Amino acid sequence: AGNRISRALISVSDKTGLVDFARFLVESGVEIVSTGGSAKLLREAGLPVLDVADMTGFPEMLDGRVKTLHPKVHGGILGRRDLESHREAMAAHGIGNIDLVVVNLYPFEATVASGAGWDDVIENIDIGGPALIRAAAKNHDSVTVVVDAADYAAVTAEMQANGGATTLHLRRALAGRAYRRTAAYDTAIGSWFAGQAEDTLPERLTVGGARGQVLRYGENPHQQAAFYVTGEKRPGVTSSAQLQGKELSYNNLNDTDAAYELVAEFDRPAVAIIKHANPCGVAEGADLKSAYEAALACDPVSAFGGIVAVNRPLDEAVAIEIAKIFTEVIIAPEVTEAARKVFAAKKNLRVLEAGALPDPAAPGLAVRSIAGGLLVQTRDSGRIARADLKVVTKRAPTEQELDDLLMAFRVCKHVKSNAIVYVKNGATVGIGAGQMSRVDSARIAARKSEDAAQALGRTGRLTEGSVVASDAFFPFADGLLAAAAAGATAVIQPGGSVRDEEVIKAADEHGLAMVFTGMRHFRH
Ligand code: 93A
Repeated sequence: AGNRISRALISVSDKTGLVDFARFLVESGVEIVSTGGSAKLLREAGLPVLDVADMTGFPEMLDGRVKTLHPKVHGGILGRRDLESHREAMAAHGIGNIDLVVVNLYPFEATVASGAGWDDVIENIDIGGPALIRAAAKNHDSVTVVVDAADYAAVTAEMQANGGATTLHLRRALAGRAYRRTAAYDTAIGSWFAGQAEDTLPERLTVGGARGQVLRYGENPHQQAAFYVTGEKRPGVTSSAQLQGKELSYNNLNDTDAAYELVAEFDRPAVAIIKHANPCGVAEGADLKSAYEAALACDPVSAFGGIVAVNRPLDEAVAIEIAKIFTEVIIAPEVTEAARKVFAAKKNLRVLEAGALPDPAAPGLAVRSIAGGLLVQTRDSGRIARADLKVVTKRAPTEQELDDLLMAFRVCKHVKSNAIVYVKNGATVGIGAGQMSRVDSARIAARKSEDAAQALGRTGRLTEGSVVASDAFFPFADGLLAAAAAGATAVIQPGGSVRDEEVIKAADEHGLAMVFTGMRHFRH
């Protein structure tokens, strides 16, 4: 038969049943090529085996990390038997067909389960094995792949029944199994890494190795303060070059940090205006100028004396806009020469060039003090993407609503709880922060947006036709109803309240689209 198996590559960690299967292969006239430990076992059982190293002319090296990663191996598996060009290329390079690949992987899962240490676990990540399996499964038209000793019997039976060949039917079934195995294997590795990230909390915490800048005073003039250096290499206010302006105060440092972290969340040009560590306007736009104008419109009264952060090189056009009102601090990854000239006239304005943006997904620690010690947690690096959203209402959000919902939830993460954020067309139009009840945050944001509309010479509220994000679930329908009354058409929230059903029902009754994120962003 066309698919008679002539050469097999055997490389297994779990050697169960291997000798019997290999003996059957040898008796069926199959040549066996194998890696170190597998070859040794087969030889000890008296079976003829060719070492992979002898086939490739290249030794197993780097403590076994490179055993089978060679074109003579992968070419032999992947070459198409039905293509003249492939056959010629293989012949030209002395590559022979490999028709059967028997591989089971380094026991990653078992190593983790045994409680082994980091290095041991890492060494048990199989690289060459999955490559062999995936190559063989891809070329299942000609190649049989076996990833589990339990399948030796099926292959044996088919070879016996078909003169040493397998059927396409079996090869396809085994190919599917092979990919499910490598997928599960990589999932196990990914999960293990995710679990380790939690482990970044150190046994002993040295907070601030050295006292850095001594500040004029703390949050209030009767408090002393200084910045202590932790050595964290995160771009931000303390790694910035100050281009002009007075010395930064304790509150400036805290607020500017919050502003820069927020604006780093966005991919498009974005501007955040911050007061007392809470945003009073955030917007994305085609450029910084339009984003600034939209951010300012959210709450122009509060923006007075605020801190402005941008996520693109700060240019002249946006500098002119920012310079129109009193601003305490400006932070940008870069500040162009022309923009510097615009600011130069404002001697007190602090302008910071950070060089780079912080990575919102990067791990790190957040520390605060309470009586008796420090509360330490990993940074809130959670980021919700479209694929994470679960639509729970009869109506699904529109594309524009979806974009705005994701933006609103991203802003929420940087607003003190209870946080309610209304967004319309890529800009916040109402922010409710720091209230002890969620419904108050929803109402306050809507109320303030009346003032903002008035400042723009409009009637009604800016929240009309917006979407709304809540940093944690609505415990009752009242918060959602307040948002609906403010004119919101779609809602994003974590979900998970015992009254979710009630809240979903209220959303449906008001024609709202609602998505659950499954993740909350408390910030106390
Ligand atoms: O270290 S690897 O990632 N590099 C390779 O090139 C390679 N080739 C096969 N692991 C590799 N393997 C794995 O070795 C197989 O998946 C199998 O689990 C194991 C078999 O090694 P031995 O035959 O020496 O026991």
